[in-house]
Amino acid sequence: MPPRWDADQLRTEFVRALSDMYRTEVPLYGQLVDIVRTVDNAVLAARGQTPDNLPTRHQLERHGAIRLGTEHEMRTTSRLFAVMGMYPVGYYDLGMAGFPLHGTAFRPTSESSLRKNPFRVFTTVLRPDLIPSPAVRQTATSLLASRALFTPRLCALISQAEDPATRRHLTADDAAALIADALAVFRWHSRATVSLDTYLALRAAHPIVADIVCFPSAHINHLTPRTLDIDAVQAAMIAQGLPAKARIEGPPRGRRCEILLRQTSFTALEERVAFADGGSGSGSGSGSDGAAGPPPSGHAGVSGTHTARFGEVEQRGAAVTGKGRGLYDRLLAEAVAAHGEAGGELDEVLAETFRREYPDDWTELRSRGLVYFRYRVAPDGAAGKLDAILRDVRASQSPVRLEQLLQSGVVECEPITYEDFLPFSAAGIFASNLGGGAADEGAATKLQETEQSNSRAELEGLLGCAIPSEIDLYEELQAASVRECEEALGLKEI
Ligand code: OOG
Ligand code: NI
Repeated sequence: MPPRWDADQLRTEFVRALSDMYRTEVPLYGQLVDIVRTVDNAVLAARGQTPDNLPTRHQLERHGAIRLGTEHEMRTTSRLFAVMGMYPVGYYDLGMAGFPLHGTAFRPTSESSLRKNPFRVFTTVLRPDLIPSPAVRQTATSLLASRALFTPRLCALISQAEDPATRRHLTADDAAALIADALAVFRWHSRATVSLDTYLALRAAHPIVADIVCFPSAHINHLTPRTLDIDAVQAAMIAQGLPAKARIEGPPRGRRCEILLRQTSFTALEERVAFADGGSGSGSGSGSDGAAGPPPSGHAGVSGTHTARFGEVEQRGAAVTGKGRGLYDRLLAEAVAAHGEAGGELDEVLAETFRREYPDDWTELRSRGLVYFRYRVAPDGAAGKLDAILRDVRASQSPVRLEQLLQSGVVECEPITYEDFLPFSAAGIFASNLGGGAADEGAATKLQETEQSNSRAELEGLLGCAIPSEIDLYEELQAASVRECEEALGLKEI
């Protein structure tokens, strides 16, 4: 049996278990996963391929999101994810979009782990200092102070897995216990820890605050499969009556060279919630969170329900460089501004803006330094071609260039997949799923570039490590692939 503390294996077992759990909690998720499978199979069939032609990672590729309440919760979650081979990448300041939160994405970073299973979790933590009302801040922090998200057993297992001296002794039973207790952190509880009145007061202050502090777990709020054709999935969702969001976030449709990611979502559930006082909001209540109790009874026509969880699907494209990202951000902002002035369909304005300025050809994207690529020596014996190049090079006394190697077919390349998130899209997704919140397009336009360094440093301090930027990681992946080519070809620098 393989060692059970293997981080990649734990991550894969965890995401399988999480997916099974979410299927039972949110049946529409199951329906969405089925739609994705049907759409992807059709895409593959049109290419003359079968599901076996997809990279293994595609089968179980998911991202999820959780919202945490305290520094301690964030730190422990970070330790738990590290046991599963997931590390913080990228800083996301949701404060810019009007949410008192900031966060990071926990995900695998090495090429081999990404290839096995690139599970990622967008993880935010409440920033009480951004809650304007002192009374609400006080209620929120005191509720969170008494919440225990992690079982003592889970904490002990994390410590055991962290310690090089004991991690090898994690048995299969330990791994199963770790996964079971980790699942409990993400599980939905239909019993709030507060009275209905407290819930309504917090929700009135900010729906996200109520979502974070009123429940005993850090319920996963969506689990997103990746598809090969998000436009087809969106059409199928609408055809099947799923309450899909009006537009797909991200780069415009119709590009030949997909970049970054495109996402759409649907409001999945109005959850029935039992409150600590029995749900009427007027009784004194026991404050307990036991399993039994009267069903939620409703309150002044608003109550007894909570919208927290939703469905989402995404299509991923290439990772762009800093320059590529700058161009993306600028064109998106221009399209949103032009749309604000002239009206019409944002999607059309966006498509037109990108058509004008964002190259849609891999060679051009590469030569203009807009996209990251993975290079490798072509498998079909490049030796003869290489010899010819080396002869030329010796004659001209210039170094061998990567460009030459590519053109002659000695080396080939493919775009590196974008593994991260887009804050503009995240804000749109947040806003469209909170219920009664801002319109999705509006939220994106509210985003502004602000000085992020203080809050980023704050999150880094809390996690006890620097948060690498995703761009740096792609840069490293690309550079490492070039180094591998150099070694394989016996060349010093290309
Ligand atoms: C996270 C939303 C961000 C995405 O795909 O951009 C996200 C949240 O709602 O907590 O998951
Ligand atoms: Ni998401």
